[in-house]
Amino acid sequence: MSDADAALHAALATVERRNPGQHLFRQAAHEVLESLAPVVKQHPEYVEGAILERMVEPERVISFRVPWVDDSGKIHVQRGFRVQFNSALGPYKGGLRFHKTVDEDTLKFLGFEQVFKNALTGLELGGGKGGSDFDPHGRSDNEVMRFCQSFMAELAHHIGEYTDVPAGDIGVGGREIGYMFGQYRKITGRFESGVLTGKGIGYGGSWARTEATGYGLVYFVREMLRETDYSLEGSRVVVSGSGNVAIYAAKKASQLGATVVGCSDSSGYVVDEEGLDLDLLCDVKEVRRERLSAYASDRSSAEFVDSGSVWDIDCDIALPCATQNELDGDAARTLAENGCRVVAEGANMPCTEEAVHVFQEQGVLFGPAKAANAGGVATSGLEMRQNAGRLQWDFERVDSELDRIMTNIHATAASTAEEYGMPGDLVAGANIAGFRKVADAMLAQGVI
Ligand code: NDP
Ligand code: 2IT
Repeated sequence: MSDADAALHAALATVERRNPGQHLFRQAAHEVLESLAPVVKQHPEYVEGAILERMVEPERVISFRVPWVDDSGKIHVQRGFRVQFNSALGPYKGGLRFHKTVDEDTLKFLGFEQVFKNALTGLELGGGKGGSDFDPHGRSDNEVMRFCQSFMAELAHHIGEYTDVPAGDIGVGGREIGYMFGQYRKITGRFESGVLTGKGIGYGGSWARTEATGYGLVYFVREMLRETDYSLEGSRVVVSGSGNVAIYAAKKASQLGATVVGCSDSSGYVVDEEGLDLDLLCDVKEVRRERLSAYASDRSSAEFVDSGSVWDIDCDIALPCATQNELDGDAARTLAENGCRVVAEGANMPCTEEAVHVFQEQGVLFGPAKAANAGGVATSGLEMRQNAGRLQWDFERVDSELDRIMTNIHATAASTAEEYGMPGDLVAGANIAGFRKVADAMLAQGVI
């Protein structure tokens, strides 16, 4: 075994020994380390500098109690976290997730992925992630507000525009960011707009941040298709989820001439052969905050299905935009058999490792999350720039910067894959390019 292989095995063994039961984090670490052999072989300084061991250990994990009172007066206690993973390239940056499944494992996997994704954006962003096992489903605005205030009462001690800048993720959108920003301002007595991103347009937010992850995903797909016989125009697209990422991915895909025939939520999926009515979908999911079945009740061309999987729908392009491990080996085989040619990840780690191998074996073009969904955090980086300059760019300017960044990320992942002898393998290309940027910054900054 070469020194490089031995170092990679040792790093993985350390992850497994130190993180018993943390299957998501172990999966994410395995998926990255598996693709680094060629680069570690060429650069013994990464092994000598213990870069692998340092990278798989978060700089800091903060865990705290979040008590809150519901509308009936009952007291609940949730767990809150912030995982500050790596700050070699900038302040920790990454979203907050409010979902009943959130635990330390979930946030370590997300924080680890975020480090490499943020490096690919080319902006000064370290990586982190946070959140809570609070379940916002069915909660009133006042309950959500009280929870956000309690969560921020502790988080405020750990964040700041130069230290750690949270944003949204599952269960955290404009409403929650607003409540948390208000509480941060009250606790610190400072209007520090760069402390959170995804803020409202009227108080320091950036145009196009709401749309950015979904739009960026579709810009990335457009780049993937550039030198192929396929195009978005005239294609059948299926997205999973029906939240922030899914809705704006569907919107941009439709604008570019695709028909988006399906989407899902945790209760089932919808097939709509006429193409999703995105205004209705936004109304059901974002304004009324109802289940997806309400969409089908309001639209005669749509059918709601509460069994099977959204990946059973025939499509040319599949965009998983809901959650981790939502697309497994069987779903990947079904998609490939049904003629799907392109899969790009809007969610974080939505495809299992087996699914990714199926796509690679079957010649389905595959865009990994770290590259394909980086548009959200990239636009957060643009929001931080606007906040630092105390100005606000217009929608067109932010959108065109986003497009440029996504085009660059695709070019970097593709050229890195080629440089290391794996042409077309955007997984390896994205992992290696992100890793090198962080590793070089860590080496330059010494053993800290
Ligand atoms: P939202 O909360 O807006 O939407 C999440 C959607 O996914 C909902 O439709 C939800 O259904 C569904 N979903 C969530 N968990 C599950 C589950 N366990 N099983 C089935 N469906 C589920 O979140 P976002 O759109 O912001 O995030 C979606 C994905 O994109 C996540 O993986 C996130 O990490 C990733 N991402 C988000 C970015 C952002 O800027 N927001 C940036 C980059 C990546 P239901 O309503 O029924 O729960
Ligand atoms: O997964 C992600 O990249 C996000 N949830 C967005 C993070 C951010 O800081 O904008």
